[in-house]
Amino acid sequence: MTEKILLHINGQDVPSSDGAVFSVKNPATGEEPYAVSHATPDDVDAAIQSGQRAFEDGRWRDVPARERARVLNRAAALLTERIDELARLETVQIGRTLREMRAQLRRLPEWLEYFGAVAQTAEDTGPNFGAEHLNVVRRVPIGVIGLITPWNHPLLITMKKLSAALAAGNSVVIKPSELGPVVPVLLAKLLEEAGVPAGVVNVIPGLGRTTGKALSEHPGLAKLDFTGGTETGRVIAANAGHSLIPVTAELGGKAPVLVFEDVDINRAAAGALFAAFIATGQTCVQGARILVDRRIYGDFVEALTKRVSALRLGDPLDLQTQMGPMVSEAQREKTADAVNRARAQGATVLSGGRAPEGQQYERGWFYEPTLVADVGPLQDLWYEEVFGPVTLVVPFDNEADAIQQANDSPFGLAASVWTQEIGRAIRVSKALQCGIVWINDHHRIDPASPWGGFKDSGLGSENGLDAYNACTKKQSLIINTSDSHFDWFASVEDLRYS
Ligand code: TXE
Repeated sequence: MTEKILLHINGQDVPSSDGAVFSVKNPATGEEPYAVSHATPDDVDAAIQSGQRAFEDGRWRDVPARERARVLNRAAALLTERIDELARLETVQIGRTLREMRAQLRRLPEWLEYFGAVAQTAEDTGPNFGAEHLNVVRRVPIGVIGLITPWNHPLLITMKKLSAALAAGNSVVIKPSELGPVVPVLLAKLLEEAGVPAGVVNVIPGLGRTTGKALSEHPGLAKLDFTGGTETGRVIAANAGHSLIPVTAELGGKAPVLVFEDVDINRAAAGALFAAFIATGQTCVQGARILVDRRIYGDFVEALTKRVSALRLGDPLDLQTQMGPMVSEAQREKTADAVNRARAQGATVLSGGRAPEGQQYERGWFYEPTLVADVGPLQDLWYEEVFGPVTLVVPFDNEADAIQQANDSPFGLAASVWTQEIGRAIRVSKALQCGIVWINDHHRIDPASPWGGFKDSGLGSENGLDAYNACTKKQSLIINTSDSHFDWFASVEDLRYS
């Protein structure tokens, strides 16, 4: 049975203005469980106006921060009650395993709690302004923030952006990915149930090239917060730039995993496996280039190949499954094409490298977890973001070579360094040109910890105080405290101020 999902504007579920819908496919079965209203440019405009009205009449902006935090904490509690239901929906929409989605969603209430706490503890500042004035610098909310989100972590990425925006007192218009729009609509209703006033959170599902484009070009936004591919990020930032709308963008990556010779090989192989294949490799921080000290290269590759080929691919709703399908036919094609090109350019596929055979895989977009060797900077796979279950493994000769190879990328989002030697871990981390470096770990995230990329991986960052501040602007109040009479134009003979 197909379920209808409508737009959510001004607290109401409404069909799109031209009645158009699009379907969301279950990537594991090819079924179409949802028919989703497709927002037109008029709907985008209505959503922004709804957010603006809510902002201007102060129904959320003027609620004291302590009360806003209470509402966000209530939303966190409601979310906690509904995690199993929402995790299942995420799995049906995007094909990630239920085991992963449960683990991920269990963390999400923390974002609402953290940013609620930030709002309550945020303080105005008082710069030194000389003897006769008092300067108070306030942080004030900015208006309607547009959120354009991807499909790989539909709820996590929405939650990161939305928690900061709402805690600071703004309204939001969310354009979720066309591949994962269902849960963000439910989230808007959950927030209203917790006490966020109608009109503050609006959700307008639709395709990127129509709905997303209309949102990114709308001059009524105060800020645009985007996660997605680097090329889409350039287009969106250019659109917003015409209206001088600031953009935060979390874009692509090709994260290196640096494995030094002193590691426990099994532990490091388990770490590389986790880095590369969680979310079927469809994450911006995927460990996509595993760089290994030549002295342990053979043993490490043997251990990793064994683990990769043993991963259980299958029905993502089955809790025994370790890797689900890819999100869409297009992503699978992109992955297969990248692997085939790598082969043609001289790479060796150590494991995987094809769609699996068998009845259980026939209707879904499955691709085997794939490990590739003999890849270097002359091949496309070294640089391009595949965004699939494909990683490459190459040797390095020494620390300097490891750092040079790791930094040889247009991207600079994340990296991980695996070693027991503390000095080296810190030395290497400081030399890496990327926004996030894990030491003896990968993928870890916290609402308090900045998350953003260098180079082509993005602008600004999510999480932490900076993300909250980016949802505010400063207002400087300059107060005259002197009791002397000041009259500049009283007399031209009075030259005291010359
Ligand atoms: O992403 P898009 P797609 C990368 C990854 C992947 C590639 C394509 O390499 O293979 O991007 O994936 C909206 N104006 N990442 O096509 O296009 C779109 O509707 C306004 C990295 O899914 O970037 C969706 O809501 N909006 C990544 C969002 O942008 C537009 C996560 C992301 O879609 C638009 C996802 C336009 N012209 C993909 N075109 C990460 N960093 O985590 C699209 N959109």
